[in-house]
Amino acid sequence: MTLHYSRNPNPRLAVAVARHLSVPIEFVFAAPFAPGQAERYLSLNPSLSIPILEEEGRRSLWEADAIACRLSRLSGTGFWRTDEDEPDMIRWLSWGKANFVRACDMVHFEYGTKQRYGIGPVDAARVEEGLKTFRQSAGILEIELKARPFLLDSGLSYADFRMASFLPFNDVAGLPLIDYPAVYAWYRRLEVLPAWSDPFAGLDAPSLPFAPLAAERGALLPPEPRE
Ligand SMILES: N[C@@H](CCC(=O)N[C@@H](CS)C(=O)NCC(=O)O)C(=O)O
Repeated sequence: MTLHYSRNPNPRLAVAVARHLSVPIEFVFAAPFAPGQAERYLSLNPSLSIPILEEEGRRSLWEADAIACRLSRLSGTGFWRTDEDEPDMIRWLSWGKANFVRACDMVHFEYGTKQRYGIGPVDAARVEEGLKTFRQSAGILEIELKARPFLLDSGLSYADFRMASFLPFNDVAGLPLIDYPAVYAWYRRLEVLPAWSDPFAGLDAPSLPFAPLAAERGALLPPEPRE
């Protein structure tokens, strides 16, 4: 079984899940959008995006959420809930995609992806829209995460990983996470998991191209984690 990955947010998420669940898997670094690479990846994913999971005897699987579901099944854990909590978990995946994760993605795309890959200048209106959605959705998460350490009453699940999928890139995105103490504390709980904080440990994963850190742009950043 092979997981094609890079250090970008969605592949990072898939690698973190595989490592957190200790699924035996071969990690293969991929750059499907690099010149000359498309042919190799088109048969695995017509959109060329990664992560992609290749498994003998099955069609290749793309989309980080689908891969997380598969890896959770293989691991025999309920990281992807299959019990009474499954609807609650799906609720957070669905809501996150349309709200908090989308907001993080929008801002990160402008400051991170576009700058790393020379796609164009920062679109201030898109940043503004992303920040507005971030504040609205972080406010909702703040109320939820004040009441419990993770999104589900039953504890850590894939919903937490997905909700946090763009936050490891906040050095570049500079989202005001610190304004939401319960959300910030929740993210710190994820950061103590080795699979989350350093999913690429021991892997031959080239660094992402340069993008200016938020601090260099003068954006507000959370303080250094305290002991
Ligand atoms: N909806 C897809 C999005 C996949 C996606 O956007 N992948 C980006 C990285 S975040 C990609 O393939 N980038 C090319 C690269 O990393 O080389 C998912 O959740 O897996």
